[in-house]
Amino acid sequence: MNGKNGQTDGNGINGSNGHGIGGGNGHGGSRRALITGVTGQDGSYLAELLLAKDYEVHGLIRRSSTFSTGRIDHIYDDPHRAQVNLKLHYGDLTDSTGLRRIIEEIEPHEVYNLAAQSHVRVSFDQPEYTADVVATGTLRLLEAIRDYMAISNNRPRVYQACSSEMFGSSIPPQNEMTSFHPRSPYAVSKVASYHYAVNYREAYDLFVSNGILFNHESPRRGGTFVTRKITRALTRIKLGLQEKLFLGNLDAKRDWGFAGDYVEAMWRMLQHDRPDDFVVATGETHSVHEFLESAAGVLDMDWRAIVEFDSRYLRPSEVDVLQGDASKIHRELGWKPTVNFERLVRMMVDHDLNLAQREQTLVDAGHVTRMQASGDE
Ligand code: NAP
Ligand code: F7E
Repeated sequence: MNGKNGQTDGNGINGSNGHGIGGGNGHGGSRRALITGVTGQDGSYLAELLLAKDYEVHGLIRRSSTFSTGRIDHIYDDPHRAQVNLKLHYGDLTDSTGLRRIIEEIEPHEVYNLAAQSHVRVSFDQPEYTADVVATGTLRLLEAIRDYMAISNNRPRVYQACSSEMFGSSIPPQNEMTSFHPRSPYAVSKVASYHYAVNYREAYDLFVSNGILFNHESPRRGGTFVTRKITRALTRIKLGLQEKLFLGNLDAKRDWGFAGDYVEAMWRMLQHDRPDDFVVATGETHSVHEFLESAAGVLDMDWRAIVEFDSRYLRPSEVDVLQGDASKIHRELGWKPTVNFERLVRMMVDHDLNLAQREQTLVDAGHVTRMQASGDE
């Protein structure tokens, strides 16, 4: 017997309850999960999901001079308290010794590799760094897990965050059989991470599943991705906190879903009886222009009077149309999205309108300037 709970392979969860999907955690308490990228959009939703399923959740965070835990503050407890189920560890995907140490210490049953330099436009400016974190970072983590398996006989299940960007210019709809044609250093690095995962599955029998997720958004989406940039700007403009919104290519089409739905798909992949690759998408595609139209509609605004073109936001090579075919995960794991495009837009606009109203209160009281309220200063 190995591992803190006596499981021989760190899992042993799939027998009687199907996939253990549906109510409760399906496999008892005290399962341990490690999430890299826990401070990101998906990491925060996944941590919430796993805590609700009684997991002990460990998150990898980068040391920085400012706090980066805003998205998980509401689920983080003082570590000095007796029963704390979310524990944070300093680490970085560029630091292999630290990764090894953390995995040996935690002895995780499940590892979700969500950490990445995830901005496509930025990857053209920082291609080497992007490759180091996204491609080689995945390799470092897989190596650490492989070595941990050898010394412990445990077999943690691994989720690798791949991306629809890997399909690039391939003809839609894209599914698990579609060939990859990456169009950015980010996408090339994600293709490498995909192949590392498949290779470690075949060569070392690692339980590692690739989730090929199409764009997913939420009120926690980073402010430089186009959906959140639009909902933040339109709501601030509505209240007079901002004047213009500068954007690049409005014709690109994306298959936008809700991040809360997509972390459920990640979890289901690791409860399956075998590691595999799954596309996760809504099946609908909309242009940036349509997103703008829809968000402005919720606010009863005319976006044409506000939006200006800025070539800085164009990419040297663009991905024109992404539209996923998620029939495999629907068929095999029973996963389906619950939030459609219109509801997603409304959810983000409502959230950001509330945020802008709070900013306005601070500005009106003279506590901050308009720039400070936006977080841009
Ligand atoms: P995100 O909000 O940008 O979060 C990225 C996370 O990675 C943050 O916690 C960040 O930490 C961390 N990170 C960055 N560099 C790191 C490093 N060197 N070492 C350790 N941690 C590092 O991304 P997301 O939207 O949640 O996406 C999660 C994953 O899914 C990413 O791998 C992304 O590429 C992939 N993905 C996302 C989408 C999408 O539409 N959201 C679609 C497909 C795939 P800081 O907080 O310190 O910056
Ligand atoms: O761009 C266009 C831009 O940056 C969407 C990441 O999570 O999803 C995300 O990557 C589209 C592109 O997302 C602006 O040219 C126009 O065509 O919101 P985005 P992305 O590049 O699709 C994939 C699946 C990931 O894996 C990534 O990690 O919008 N666009 N004007 C703009 N985009 C941005 N960011 N800013 C603009 O001003």
